[in-house]
Amino acid sequence: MDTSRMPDQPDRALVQVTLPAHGPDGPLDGVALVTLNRPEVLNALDFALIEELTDALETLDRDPACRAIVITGAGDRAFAAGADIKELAAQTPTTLTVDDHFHRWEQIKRIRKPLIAAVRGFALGGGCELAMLCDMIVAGEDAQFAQPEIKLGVMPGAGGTQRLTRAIGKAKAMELVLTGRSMGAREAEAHGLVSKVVAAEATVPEALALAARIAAMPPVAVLAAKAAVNRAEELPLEAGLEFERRSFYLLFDTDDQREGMAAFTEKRPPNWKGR
Ligand code: CO8
Repeated sequence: MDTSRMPDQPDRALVQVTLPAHGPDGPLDGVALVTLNRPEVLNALDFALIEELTDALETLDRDPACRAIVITGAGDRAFAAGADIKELAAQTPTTLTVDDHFHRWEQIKRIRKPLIAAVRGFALGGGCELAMLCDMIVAGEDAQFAQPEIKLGVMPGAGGTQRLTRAIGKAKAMELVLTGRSMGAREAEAHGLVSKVVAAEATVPEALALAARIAAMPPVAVLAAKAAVNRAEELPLEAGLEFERRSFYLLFDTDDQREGMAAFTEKRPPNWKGR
């Protein structure tokens, strides 16, 4: 399935969606692959691409055939090298406020299905912020993460000061934000930004395999568990624990809870209903 297309280039989608995505042994049930498709500008995120991306993710979020989503960049040089600087250069506070293209970012945060960023090469500025908006990052050995906005006379504007600080701690985040320097995949792993580092060419296949493992889990429990883990970043501990306990209790109203526990007792694989 292809999502929307550039108005002036009817055959070219800025965001490509494949559902089901393809693994080494055929289609991966429940897994979608979303590819940012402006490789000639290192997948720079212009407003049209951001709009297509959020539309595509919201469509997948509503589609019961999709249970986990991998986002990657076309080509082997970049996940995304940030917002499109040429487009950004012409903005004013008024255009940014009135058009508010970046409010779309909040829509990505509201996607309920698991999002995995498969990062090869550059994940800079808005690209790094997009990867951090995902639930997990699988990084190739060649991945470079940075918030280089300071070098452009500005600062991160879509989560770079907040999510990076929560992910890797204040000292390291402050250094990266104030100098704009890049952090390689191993350094990012050592500081907890990424869940896994793999050989560069294995990045997308590994991310798809991880998505396939998640897609094989009971869907309602997956949605609830993702929501609960994300609350850990936002709520005080007591409130987070309360949210977790309530979600845990509610899952005992699902067919999949009964099926999962019966299958364990009967020593057979579970057959999830997604209800
Ligand atoms: N925007 C627009 N075009 C870009 C961008 C970008 N962010 N990054 C690369 N390109 C283009 C280049 O202009 C070039 O195009 P052309 O051939 O027409 O000149 C092409 O991609 C290839 O790039 P380079 O020739 O520069 O390739 P190099 O290998 O020499 O360098 C780098 C690669 C180091 C990645 C370099 O391109 C670079 O520094 N890019 C800019 C990185 C950056 O500063 N990113 C932050 C942007 S600001 C931002 O993200 C603010 C986020 C605010 C919220 C965003 C929500 C989406």
